[in-house]
Amino acid sequence: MDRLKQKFAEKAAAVATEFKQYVKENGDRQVDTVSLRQLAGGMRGVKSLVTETSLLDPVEGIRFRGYSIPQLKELLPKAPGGKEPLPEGLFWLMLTNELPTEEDVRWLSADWARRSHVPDHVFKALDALPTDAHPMTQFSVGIMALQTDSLFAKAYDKGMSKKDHWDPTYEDTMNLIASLPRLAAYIYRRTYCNGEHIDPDPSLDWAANFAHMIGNEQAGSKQMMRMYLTIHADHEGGNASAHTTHLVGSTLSDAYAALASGMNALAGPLHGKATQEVIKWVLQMIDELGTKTPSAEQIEEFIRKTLADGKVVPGYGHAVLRQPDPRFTAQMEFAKEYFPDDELVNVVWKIFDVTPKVLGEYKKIKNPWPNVDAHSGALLMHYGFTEYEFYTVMFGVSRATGVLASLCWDRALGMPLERPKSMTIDGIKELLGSEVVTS
Ligand code: HAX
Repeated sequence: MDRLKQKFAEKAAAVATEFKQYVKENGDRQVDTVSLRQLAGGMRGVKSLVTETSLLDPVEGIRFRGYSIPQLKELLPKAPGGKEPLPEGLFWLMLTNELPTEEDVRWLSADWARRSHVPDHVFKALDALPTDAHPMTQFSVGIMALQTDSLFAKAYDKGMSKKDHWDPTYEDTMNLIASLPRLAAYIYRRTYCNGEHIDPDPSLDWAANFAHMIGNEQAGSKQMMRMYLTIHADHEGGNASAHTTHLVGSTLSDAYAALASGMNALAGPLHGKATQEVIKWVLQMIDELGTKTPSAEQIEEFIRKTLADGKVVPGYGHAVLRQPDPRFTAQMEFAKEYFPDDELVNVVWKIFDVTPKVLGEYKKIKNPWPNVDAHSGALLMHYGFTEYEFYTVMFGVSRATGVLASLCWDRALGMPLERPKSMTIDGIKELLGSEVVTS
């Protein structure tokens, strides 16, 4: 058993035993009650999932196993000479609840490089699609084509005890995460570079190899990729991509089917596709205004026009957060350190100066602050990633590490099939009766 698997097996067995007993003893206690507003409003805030890898506070933002993004920047191992944490380290932390050593992370980089083989039929499946198929469609198809390698599916078909479900799920998780940069880079090169592909370099870490296979050799792009793939990894269990992965996984679909489903959720413009929408919107603003340095007044007018057209301002608002997203701040700090004079980045910062004030005028908008997607496009543009339809795939490569670490935990904890109760509108009215509760 490899060192990470061994550690996970020990940790997970102890937590699973303890949690099972805790539920047995406290099973009838009430955790939450649900209002009609929550029931009809997309289940906002309803406590109904167990996710160990990270926790989202409305004001503080995301913490991964208790660590904030600035803390992770300090504590997680870096590539030699680098300043940004390696996503391998965050995966280790999410899976084991322990900060990895330098040696652990070097081992994990090498292990993922070893596991990163993508079979030929996957490339053939992708090549059957038109090159103008959206990269997220290609990504989802590619992940499903990889499913033929699922060890969980094979073991389940042979017959496997429930207590062993975590083991092939761990193997699928590791193989799948290892293959994603190769798969995503293949999609990038077939879509934007005439299918001229670049072989992986197994001496590189996971994120740097992704930048390499995409063909981006711009100075600093590997550093940016490490940071980018770290901060997008997880956002607790209730966000659409994490929740979908968990839900599909709860049917004992394998990690490939569960992740492809999660990626289809990420592909929506209210979720991960917002990263593409933001840059499209910013470029449209620049184009319509005819200047790369719009004034605050011009930006405000463009925002008001967007709202008047019945559209959302992409990159702003959040279902949980009530302050600027620390992932936005992390990217802003990165840009301030490495390219404070970048024109597009400065437009994004100016939008940040103006937008919360405008959105704040609308009572219905609960959070006028920027989310992660408000900044990522400008960052990627700086490094020459101009093909913004690809951005959500990059997000997805990162998000896979969080949702699949969670899937391993789901299996180790023996989480059941997810099956909430739905109601009809008449049923709700009947249940609540005609009494109007004021207060
Ligand atoms: N621009 C315009 N209107 C907005 C808005 C925005 N940025 N954010 C919220 N609203 C509107 C909602 O559309 C909703 O209007 P209706 O009642 O007319 O439907 C109202 O304000 C209440 O929404 P809310 O309670 O504040 O927010 P929700 O939890 O319903 O939605 C969203 C959260 C992220 C979907 C929302 O803020 C939004 O659409 N933002 C723009 C898209 C975006 O940036 N998405 C990425 C979010 C982060 C993420 O998942 N990244 O992957």
